[in-house]
This record gives sequence, structure tokens and C-alpha cells, in this order.
Amino acid sequence: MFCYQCQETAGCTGCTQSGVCGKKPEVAAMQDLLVFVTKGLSAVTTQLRRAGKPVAPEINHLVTLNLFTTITNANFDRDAIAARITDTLQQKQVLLRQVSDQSVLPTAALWNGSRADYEAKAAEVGVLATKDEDIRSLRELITYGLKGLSAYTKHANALLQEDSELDAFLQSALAKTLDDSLLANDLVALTLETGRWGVRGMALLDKANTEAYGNPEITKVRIDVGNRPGILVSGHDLRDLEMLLKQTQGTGVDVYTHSEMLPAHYYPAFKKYPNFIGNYGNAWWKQREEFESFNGPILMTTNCIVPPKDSYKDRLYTTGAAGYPGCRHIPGGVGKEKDFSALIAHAKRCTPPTEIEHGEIIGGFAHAQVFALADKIVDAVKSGAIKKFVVMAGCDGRAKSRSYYEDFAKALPKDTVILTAGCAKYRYNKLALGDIGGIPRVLDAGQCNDSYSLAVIALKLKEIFGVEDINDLPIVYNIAWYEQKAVIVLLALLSLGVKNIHLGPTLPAFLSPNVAKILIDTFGIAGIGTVADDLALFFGND
Ligand code: SF4
Ligand code: SF3
Repeated sequence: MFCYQCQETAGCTGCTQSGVCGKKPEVAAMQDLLVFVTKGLSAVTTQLRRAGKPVAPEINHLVTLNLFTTITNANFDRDAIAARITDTLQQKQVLLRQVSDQSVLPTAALWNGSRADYEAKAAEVGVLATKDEDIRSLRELITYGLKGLSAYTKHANALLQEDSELDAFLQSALAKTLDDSLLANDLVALTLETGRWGVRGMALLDKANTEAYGNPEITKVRIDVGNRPGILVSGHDLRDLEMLLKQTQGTGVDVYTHSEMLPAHYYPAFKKYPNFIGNYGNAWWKQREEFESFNGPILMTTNCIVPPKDSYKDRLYTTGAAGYPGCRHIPGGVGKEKDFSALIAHAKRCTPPTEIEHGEIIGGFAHAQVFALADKIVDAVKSGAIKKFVVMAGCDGRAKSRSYYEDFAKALPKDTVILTAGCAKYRYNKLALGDIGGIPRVLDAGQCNDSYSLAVIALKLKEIFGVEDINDLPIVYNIAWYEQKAVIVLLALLSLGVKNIHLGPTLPAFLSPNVAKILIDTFGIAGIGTVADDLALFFGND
């Protein structure tokens, strides 16, 4: 196997024996083949669109769900992934018959095989199949961005929002990663185009979430526990949470969020459920301890799954793109009502969660809430009470070096405000960092996709302060990444013209030296140093 798509890749170069995440070679192989056949299908749909033929929404959903399935920590179930390959090949064969000139298609579009062929084919089509390291780097950078974009699109689709132009772009870009006639310059341009569509994808999801559930608002979220049995929901899918909340009414079972599901508490629509208690625990990588002490069933709606301990494996359920062998999967596609009765019955047999924390955390600072506070914030900037905003969005992870982010947050000057989104926040959202004239020093917009809100806020401030360039605002960017959703967030910020983003705790292994140089020279991308050095760098001249 060879996989280097996440920040924790072995030796900062690539996982070759087994994944640091727990992905086994046989799962990596099926993921490689799933990406390959999805690219093949995308070449076919792109050709059909070129000929003016329509592509059904179900095919768009298949593409996005396939890519989502291959995101880090989403799906470890080899058989489930193989089944998606089979389904994709079948759909592709049907569409292929509508292509009049198949000679223009790449080999991935024409390949077909049965389950017995999958291992052998997978070995030919992985990341290393592209020999030139710069082309490989750019193809993977684009593919990972598209994986992140697929995840966000899938969530929007679950709320019945569609953007067929976005799907058409996504598939054409996937097809272009197969095209040997494209040179490095073409792929650099495609990378930036992917970022532009990333903004559009996040805007689509923002619209889907806020139209369905209202605008996030300032909310205090309990982090202690009640005395009834509970179900813990993790991942990013708000529609799944909504169905679960409805089905648990009157059952005597409570619902708690974990990791990236925390921001659900900020939405008005979820506040009406009396059994929606609070958030339990921290970022994804602490789940082996926290799922154990939760005592009840856990629903993983998306990444990040850590291979479970036997002590709670029978309590772990997956749905959507998520999967783990031996854990029960709750089926249901777009527009379908999922049946969570098995989890509810399971919860009733369990003891209530064991308390691991006490108190509250505050969040809900997505764009509408921040706009409502705009006068106060602008006054604080004008008076000098707030000197700078520090965007610290992105992912958390288990690497020891990530203690940097907690130390950095603690060491920030008191006249700075952290803007956050994603599970990166767990490094500092429980610290007593105080407030500035009533404005908390950590403003949490929501999940990683709500980084969109941070961009919208930056654009609003640009307008209010009348500056020409987004980089003239008193905002600095110190972003943590782990998996591929952070890649589309990064590309989206670059496409909006944001410069000098610091990215850590390490730069992606999939950036070849030449590609890294382009990002450094063009956008001022940099890694992280020590807390003291970086503070001097960000605030030295103030
Ligand atoms: Fe390694 Fe990350 Fe790939 Fe897992 S997702 S195999 S940890 S690079
Ligand atoms: Fe976290 Fe996995 Fe990326 Fe949505 S839950 S930010 S790492």
C-alpha cells in the first residue's frame, strides 16, 4: 500500500505497511480502486455532458459518496468498499453505452472487472502509478481537495440541496487527473479552480444547514452528563442527527454530541429537543477513552473513526460514508428516513454516561451571529481593544506536536481573538481565555466546513473597513490540518486571495518540493515554528 493523504502519514512520507490511522493494506487497496473507478465513471459523465446528455443526480451522489468513503478515518470496511466498486462499475457500463466515441476516453473509463480482479487491479492504480513526482503531487492535491468537496456536497445533498454545475466540475476535475496531456501548469490552474468550487460547495452546505435548521446563534453547551442512558453522535451529518433526535423523543434516551457534532447545539432547530443534552468529550482521537466511558451506543455519521476497542465495539454504529467491519451500519440514502430503533433499544440496555467533565462551552459564532455583533466588534477594533484576529481553524490530531496549538492559544496577546472552526478547537475551547468587552476570545463558527463563515466574516470586515485587499485586514491564519476536508478549506482560502497561511503541525507529505515551492512563492504558505518564534512573526511589529 501507499497512502500519504493525511497529516499523520508514517514518517511524514507515506504509510506503506499499514496506516497510522489503522487502515490495513487490503482496505487501502480497495480505496485506491474505488478512487480509480470513480475517476473512470467521471470521465464518462464528463464526456456525456460534453455531448449535451444529462447525468442523473443519483450518479452525482454516487461519485461524492465514493470519494467521501475514501477520506481518512471514514471507512475501514473492505467489503463495503468493494461493493461500492461493483456498483460503480455497473452504473458506468450502462452510461458507457451512451458514449458514441469511446476512443476519447481514458483507460480508467473503459476498465471493467469482477470481484476476483479487484486486488490485482488495485495494485496497478494507486498513487504511485503516476511516476513524475510533481504531476503526482498535483493530481493528489486536487483529488484530496475533491474528496473534501465531496464530503460537503454529500451533506448538502442529504438536505435536498443540489448544485449540478458543482457536480459537473467535480467530475470533470476528477477526469482531468487521469489526463496525461495536462502539464504541471495546467494542474496548478486546476488546483486553484478546485478552491473556487470549494467556496461554492461550502456556501451550498451553509445554505442547506441554515435553511433547514436556522442560523447558528450564541449558545452555551453543557459538557457534563444527565442521569439517563444516552446515544453519542459523532461526525458531521446534521440530517442524521435530526432523524435521531426525532426518533428518540419520548423514549427516555438522551442524545449527546462528540467531536465535530458539537456545533449542532448552536442551531435553533435542535434546541427544541429536550433530550439533546450536551457535548461529551473532545476531538476524534480521544474516542478510545471517551467512547468507553460513555457507556451507551455511538453513531458515527462520518469520519473520524479510530479502530474501536473490543470493550465498546458492539456499541459502535456507522451510517452514510462511514463503516467499520463488525460494526452495524444503518442504511439510508438521500431523501430516505433512516431507522435508528436498534440504537435506541441498545441505549435502553446501557447505563448512563460516566461524567468526565463539568461546566459549559460557548459557541455559535457563524457569520449571521457575528454580523449581528458587527458594531461591537468594529468598535473594539477601532478603539484598539481588539488588535488582531487569529484564524485557528481546521483539524485536531493525536500527534504530540499539536500541543503547539494549545500553547500558542495560551500565549497569544490578550487583545487578540481566535476565530475557529473544525475539531482543531478542542485544543483551546475549554481554556479560560476570557473576553474582550463581552466578546469571547475564542469565537467558534462550527464544523470544519463552517470555515466558510470565517471567510464570509473576513470579506464583511474588508467591506466595513474599506480595505482593498483581504490581506490588509488585522487577521492572521494559523491553521491545523489532518484530513482531506482541510485540503479543500485551504484551497478555498487561497482562491479567495488569502496569503501567508501557516499550516501545521507539518506540511503535507503529498506536496513535492516543487509544488510546495509554488505554494510558498505564490501564496506565502508556511509551516509552524516554535510558539515564541511564531508569536514574534505574527505580532513582532505591533
Ligand atoms: Fe496513513 Fe493517513 Fe493514509 Fe491512514 S489516511 S494510511 S494514516 S496517510
Ligand atoms: Fe476533525 Fe476528523 Fe478534520 Fe471536520 S473530525 S475536522 S479531523
